[in-house]
Amino acid sequence: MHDISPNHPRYHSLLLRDKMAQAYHEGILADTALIAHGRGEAFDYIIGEKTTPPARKAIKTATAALLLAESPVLSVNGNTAVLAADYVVELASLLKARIEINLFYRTPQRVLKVEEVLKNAGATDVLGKEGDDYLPVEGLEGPRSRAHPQGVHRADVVLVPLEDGDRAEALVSSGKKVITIDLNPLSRTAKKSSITIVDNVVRAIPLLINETKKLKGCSRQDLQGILNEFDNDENISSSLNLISQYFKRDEDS
Ligand code: PTJ
Repeated sequence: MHDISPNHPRYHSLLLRDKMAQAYHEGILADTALIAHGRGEAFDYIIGEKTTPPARKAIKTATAALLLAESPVLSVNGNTAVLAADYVVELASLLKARIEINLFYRTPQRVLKVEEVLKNAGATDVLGKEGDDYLPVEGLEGPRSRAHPQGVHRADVVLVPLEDGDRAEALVSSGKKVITIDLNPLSRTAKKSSITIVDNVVRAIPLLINETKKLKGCSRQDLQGILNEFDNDENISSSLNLISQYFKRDEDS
């Protein structure tokens, strides 16, 4: 760990970097996870490192979808586990959702490490472990296509933070509602998902928790009303508009 002064203007961002670098050295993350994190950082900088109004709207809609779901699943990769394991476990418990590990760069060693991170955060029931049963997701090849029969395979709504476009697309094609959290509104994942939250997982998952607590008492009809009002393409365009305003502001100043 580096010694980072809390007075540094980029303190929080540097802390996250340090957490990621350490997790890489511990074998939890693939080396390319750090590159993915850097891409996320760049987009986060541009949106002002705060949750934007379109992201808030997507978070509310995602919560309604998760509350309406019969079999919600939270899919976890290395980056999500390192940055937000505690929040994932709390959200799963509030929603009675299953947690399933799915890694892009899957190795048995990394699956064990991610499982350990989730268990240390309080998870008691983790799917997608080494040796667990799995069925393939149609249209996907390799380890990415693993879907636990009691998890992603039977899920009607799946939260897939920092996902790759192919998996998001294949899950949507298999009839599931796919919610993603991705700081890049231009990514294929963002475009292919049913509900795209353009925000950092470290802010979005705590907000999903708050929203779940708020909406838990709502009727199914009210939750459905929230879903019906939402248009994902329109919401992504609003995020892109905010980004272009950011560059415009810089030009004007
Ligand atoms: O743990 P594994 O093996 O499953 O690997 C996970 C990564 C993320 C390395 C793998 O899925 C990957 O290479 O992802 P991509 O294709 O680089 O996509 C990552 C996306 O997440 C990019 O669009 C980033 O902008 C975005 N991103 C990065 N960090 C964050 C983020 N979005 C939200 N919050 C973040 N903290």
